[in-house]
Formats: sequence, structure tokens, C-alpha cells
Amino acid sequence: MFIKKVIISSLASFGVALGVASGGAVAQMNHEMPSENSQTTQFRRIEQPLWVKGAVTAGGLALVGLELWWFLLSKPKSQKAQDKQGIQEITVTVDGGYEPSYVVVNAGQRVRLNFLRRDKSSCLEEVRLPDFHIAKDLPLNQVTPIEFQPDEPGKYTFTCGMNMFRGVIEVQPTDSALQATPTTASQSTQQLLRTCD
Ligand SMILES: [Cu+2]
Repeated sequence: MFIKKVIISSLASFGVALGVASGGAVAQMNHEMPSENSQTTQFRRIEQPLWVKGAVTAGGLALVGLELWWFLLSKPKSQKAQDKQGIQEITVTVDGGYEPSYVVVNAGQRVRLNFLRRDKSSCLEEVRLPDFHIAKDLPLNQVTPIEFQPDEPGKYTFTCGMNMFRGVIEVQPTDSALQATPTTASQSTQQLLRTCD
């Protein structure tokens, strides 16, 4: 949300600067050229066609809408790990980031993340789970399983070796009441977004 604030404040300051500049120009015009004739010859108003004004306005509104969608409505796709013989298993594809980048698991049960690295860049050759003291190299086009057991509910991150790409592991409490609520994932995503403020 920091970026959004920067954009909004830069837009606001641009608007203020524009207002001050045009106000100054009007004052100057009135002061130096009292004659209406010279004013019209030197500062002829160029009337823009209506469709140009409309297109510029529509373009601006579309950009504002896109920005709002990007910062407020786009959510990371969350995916729940599947129980396979007592281990919660999920495949995470590593290709220009992590897919899924938001993994939901249950507390108190072993987790196996199968990292499939498709990205050649050295940036993604290592994956780290600092909360579980895990750092592992991912060979290209291979599945590298990483196992750990999360006992405490909460949100844990996994990142590339340089901390540029990241994903989230949400560990849910094992209470059956919480698990049964289908909205839990999206609610917690919103909570996560709020903590970014
Ligand atoms: Cu990196």
C-alpha cells in the first residue's frame, strides 16, 4: 500500500503544481497585457474536439480503475495442501515466482512442499523457509521435496535465496470448526493485505 500512497501523493502534487502554474500565467497576462486585443492574438485558445477530451478522460479513469483493482482487489491464489498418507502435500511450481504463492496447511501435521523448478534464472535456484531453518537448492526441471512440521498456527514465508520472490504458508489451527469455514482462506488473505499497510 506504500506504493499507492506515493502514486496518489505524486498525482496530488502534480495537480497543485499545474494549478499554481496556470494561476500564475493568468495573473501575468492580466498585468502585462491590459488590452483585450493583444491578449487574443498572442494567447489564442485552441479548442480541442469533444472526442479528444472524452478519450483523455476515459483513459485517465481506466488507469485509475486499473490501479485500484491492482492494489485492492487482486489477491494471491491460495491453495490447500492435500492429505496423502498422513502428510499434507502440495506441488509448488517455480517459474518467474511461485505458483501457488499462498499455501494453506493444518497445524500439527507434517507438510511436504514439492518444489518443481522450471525457471533457469539463478535468482530462484535456492528456496528458504527461515522460520523452519530450511535452505535448499532446487535443481532445474526437478521436483525437490521439502518437509517440515508446523505446530504453531500463523503465516510463514518462503523466499528465494535473495529474498526477491516470496510465498506464504498459512498454518491453520486444527479446530474442526475453523476448517469447515470455506471463507477462511480469503479472509486471511485480506488480513495479510491489511498488515502490508
Ligand atoms: Cu532471488
